[in-house]
Order: sequence, then structure tokens, then C-alpha cells
Amino acid sequence: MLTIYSNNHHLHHGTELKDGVLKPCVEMPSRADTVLARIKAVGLGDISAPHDYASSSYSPVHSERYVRFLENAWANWTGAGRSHDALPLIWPVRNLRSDIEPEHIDGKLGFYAMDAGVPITAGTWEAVRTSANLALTGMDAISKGAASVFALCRPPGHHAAAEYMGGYCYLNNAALAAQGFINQGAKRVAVIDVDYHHGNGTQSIFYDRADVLFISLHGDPKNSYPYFLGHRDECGSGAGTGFNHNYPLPHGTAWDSYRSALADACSKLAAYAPDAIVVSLGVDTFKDDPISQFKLENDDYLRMGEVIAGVGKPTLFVMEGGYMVDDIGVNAVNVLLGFEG
Ligand code: SP5
Ligand code: ZN
Repeated sequence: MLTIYSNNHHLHHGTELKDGVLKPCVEMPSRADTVLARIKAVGLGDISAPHDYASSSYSPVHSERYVRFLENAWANWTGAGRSHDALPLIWPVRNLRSDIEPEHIDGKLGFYAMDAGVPITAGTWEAVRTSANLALTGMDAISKGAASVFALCRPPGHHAAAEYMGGYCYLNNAALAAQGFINQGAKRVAVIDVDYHHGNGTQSIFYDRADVLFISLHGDPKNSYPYFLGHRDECGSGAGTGFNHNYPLPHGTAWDSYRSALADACSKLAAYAPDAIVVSLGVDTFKDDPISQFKLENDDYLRMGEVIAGVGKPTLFVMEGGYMVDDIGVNAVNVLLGFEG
């Protein structure tokens, strides 16, 4: 399987507000380094650099003003005299005005963020746009005939929506790839999200559309981040009604019950008969993940790849979360090896 990778992810390493303390993000550069090392160790296949895509290819997945915000945030932040990571400290919750974009960077950060896990640093934008390029390059390789490709994205993307960042995510790499398939002529594309956390951004971007099916298996939002989306009754709206499926699962979920949910999800995937599948591949479902609560083991990821391969469609894997750095390489690559059979 071809991997798309760039060293530019090293440009992004910030701090998050966690347990009331400002700490280095658990979403750190060693994550992608570990996955790359494992790809080389098992000889998964060629490793290619991404092509460059103009930010005009982000439309309509992200709004123009949100992209401009991301591009200019660090300059605006340092222009206001700050030197540490840019982080939001105020949010437009119920009954506060969110119809007027603030001019000051402090207001903009809250306007365009869902949490305080999205630091913007000097190198963040270059890393973020490169991560999107990885997914788009993988999409193009599949459009040209590859059966499967792995986009080793970092930072991840599935919490980012049309106009907000959150959960270590800035641009939604998987959604950009799904839209890219549509732009290249695909009639139907499916995104299956196996990250521990609900893919709120991807769901939101495609919620009213029938041409992109979204399915997510995740920790029940009653007890897991992102808390405010990912319930079972979210089935899509308007033309998209029936094209969104959530599988919220309890803390402690291990492979047996995970496999049942995944098999059900994959039967929905197959019934949709997509031209291509995008897998939002988070491996924070691992038993030793420091921020998550499922109990999958190393070899379970081989089975996960086998089940997804059973759908029998061209498949783009896009890296999302997974924070047990010692195992992230084995677990992510096991999915790819299991898929290849
Ligand atoms: C892409 C991705 O996986 N983003 C995850 C973002 C999660 N951010 C906040 C997690 C807070 C979890 N707190 C759990 C405490 C466990 N003791
Ligand atoms: Zn996650």
C-alpha cells in the first residue's frame, strides 16, 4: 500500500489546556514518526511526498473566512504582542452573538474554535495545509486507480467543521478527500470513522447531503469528548436524512462488541455502494490509550482491517488520533496489513 507522508508535521507541536493545566499536546510529532517507522519496518510499500493544492480546493468543505483566519492567526496573535501558543479563552455559547465575526484575534479564536485543544503556533498553518495535501494526494492516487492508499496525516482533522477547529484538528483532511472524490466525478462516497472520538466535524460538513455517507463508531458522548455530538438519533437532515449513522459505545468496549458494531456499519457501507471509502483511522480505541476508554488490543487492528476490506471498495485511510505513542505504529499499520490480507 502506498503511503503519503511529509516531515512538515514537525512544524506543529503546541500546548493544550488539560486537567486545568497547560501541557504539551498529547497530539505530538513522535506519533507520526512512530507510524512512519513501522511502515518502513514491515515494508508496507512506497512512501511518496504530497502534491501542493491551492486553498481554493478547500471549498465548500471549509468557508473562505475560516481558512483566512487559520492562515493569519499566528501573525495576528504576535501582532497583538503575544509570543506563547495562541489559544481561545471565550466562546459564543447560547444567546451570545455568533453572527458577527470579531475583529480582535482574541474574539476570532473563540469564534472559530470549539475547545482549548487547538494551539496555533508559528508553524501550525504550514503543517495543517500539508496535512490536507496528504489526504488530497491520496484521494488523487485512488481516483487514478490505486485500490488503497494511506495518508499519514498530522495534525488530524475529524473534529474540524466548515468554520471551526477543535480536538487537535484544524482542516478536515478526511472531508476534503471525500469532497475531492465527488469533484473528480464520484456519485457516492462513504466516510467511516473508527477514531475513539466522534467525528463531529465530518458529520457536520456532510449532514444534509446524500452523496457522502458518514458512519462513526465512538465513545458515547454522554461520557466522552466531544460530548455535544455523536448520539444515535443523529441521522442526517433534509436530503441527507438516512445518510448519517452513529454507533455510540460504552466505556470499556472491547473487540467482541466493537466487531459487532463494525460489521453492522460495514453492511450499511456496502449497501450504499460507494465509489470510494475514506476511513478516518484513529487508533485511540487501544486499551492503553492515555485519553480514551476502549479496550482494543494490538491484534484486533488486523481484524479491523479485514472487516473493512470485506466491503470491497477503493479505500483511502486518513490518520486521525491515537496517543499511546509506543503502540500507534503497530496498531495503525496492523489495520493496513489486515486490509491487504
Ligand atoms: C483527533 C482526536 O483524537 N482528538 C481528540 C481530542 C480529545 N481532546 C480532549 C480529551 C479529553 C479527555 N479527557 C480524558 C481524561 C481521561 N482521564
Ligand atoms: Zn480521537
